[in-house]
Amino acid sequence: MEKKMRIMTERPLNAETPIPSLRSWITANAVFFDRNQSEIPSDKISLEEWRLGIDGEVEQPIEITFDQILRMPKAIVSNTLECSGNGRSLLAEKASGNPWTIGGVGNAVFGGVWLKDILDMAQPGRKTKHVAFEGLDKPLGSAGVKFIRSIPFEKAMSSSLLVYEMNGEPLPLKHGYPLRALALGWTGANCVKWLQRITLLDRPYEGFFMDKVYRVYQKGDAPESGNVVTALKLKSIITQPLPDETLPAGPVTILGAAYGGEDGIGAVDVSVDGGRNWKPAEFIGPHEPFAWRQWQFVWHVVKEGAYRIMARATDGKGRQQPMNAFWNVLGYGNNGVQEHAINVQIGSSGASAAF
Ligand SMILES: Nc1nc2c(c(=O)[nH]1)N[C@H]1C(S)=C(S)[C@@H](COP(=O)(O)O)O[C@H]1N2
Ligand SMILES: [Mo]
Repeated sequence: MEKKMRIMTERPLNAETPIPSLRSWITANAVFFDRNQSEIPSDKISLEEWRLGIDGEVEQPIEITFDQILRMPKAIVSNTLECSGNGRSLLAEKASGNPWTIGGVGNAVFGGVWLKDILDMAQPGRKTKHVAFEGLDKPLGSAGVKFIRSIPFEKAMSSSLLVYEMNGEPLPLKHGYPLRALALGWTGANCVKWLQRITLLDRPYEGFFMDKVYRVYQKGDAPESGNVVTALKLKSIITQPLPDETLPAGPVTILGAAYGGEDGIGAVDVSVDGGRNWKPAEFIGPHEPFAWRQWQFVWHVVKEGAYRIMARATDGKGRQQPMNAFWNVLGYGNNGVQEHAINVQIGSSGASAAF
C-alpha cells in the first residue's frame, strides 16, 4: 500500500499523513503530519549546550538543562494532535491556507514532564494569565516574524506537557527535537516545537501568530476580533474505504477515527445512504483521554451502485458533530459530517445509484 506523505509545500515543509496510515491507533513518526511556519532547525542542536529559559512574571527566572528535565518525574500521555486547518480543502467554499484533506492529524504516545512541574520551579507570580512559548526555528520570508504562541495559565498548569519522546523514540527533529510544548487536546498551533523559552505574561502574547492567524472570523471582520483556536473540535474521519474507491459487493469494513479534544468520544454512527439512516459503529483499540478512538462498521452490501458514506461522532457529554462545517476566512476547524462524506462504487463502475 502506498504510504507516502502528501507534500503541500517543501519550504517550509507542510505534508499530510497518507490515509492508510490513519487506520492505526498510533500514527508512526515517519508518517506523522508536518506543519511548519518556519525553517526546521539544523540537527546540530547540542543537548549539552541546550537550555530552556523561563522568565517574565516569575519570582525566580531560571534556565534548565536537558539533563535536569530527564531527571524529573516523567509523564506518558497519548494525545491526538491536529492542525487547526485540517480538512480545509474539503470545505464547500474555498478558504486560504494549506489544502489539507483529512491527514493533518495523528495520534502519538508522548513522553516528557508536566509543564506545571517546570513552571513551579520558577514560582509563577500572582499576575500570570498566559504562558508564551518560543521555539528555535528561524522565520521564513521577509516579515521575519517568529512563531510565538501563548496559552492560558490555567491550561498550562492543568493539562499541558513538555515532551522529549514520541512513540518510544526521542522526539524527531521535524516534530520539535529536543523539546516541544503539548497542550493536551488543543490544536497543533498551541504546541510550540524546538522550545527554548517560556515567558509568563499578565495577558495573552501579542504578535502575528496570536492576532492575525488561528482566529475564527468572517469576511470583513478584523482577525483580532475572532476567537483564538484552542481545543480540537468534535469530528470523525473515514479512513477505509478511500474516497471514490470501487469495491466488489460483499462485506466491507468501514474504518475511521473520531476525536473531540478535551471532551472525549461517546459514540460514532455511520450512514451508507447519504445521511438518511444511521447505525452505530463499534470502537476498536485503546481508549485514552485526549486520544482518538478508532472505530469500524461492517457493511454487508449486496446491491451494486454508487453509495455515499458518512460518519457522525457524539462526544462524552452527548453533543453531536454538526452536519455542516462553520465556515470562516482561514478555514479552521472543519468538522462537518457532510464535508467528510465519501463516495464509493460497489461493483463495476458506471452502474447507477441505488437511491
Ligand atoms: N516552533 C514552531 N512550533 C510549531 C509550529 C512552527 O511552525 N514552529 N507549527 C505549529 C503548527 S501550526 C502545528 S499544526 C504543529 C504541527 O506539529 P507537527 O509538525 O509535529 O505535526 O506544530 C506547531 N508548532
Ligand atoms: Mo497548525
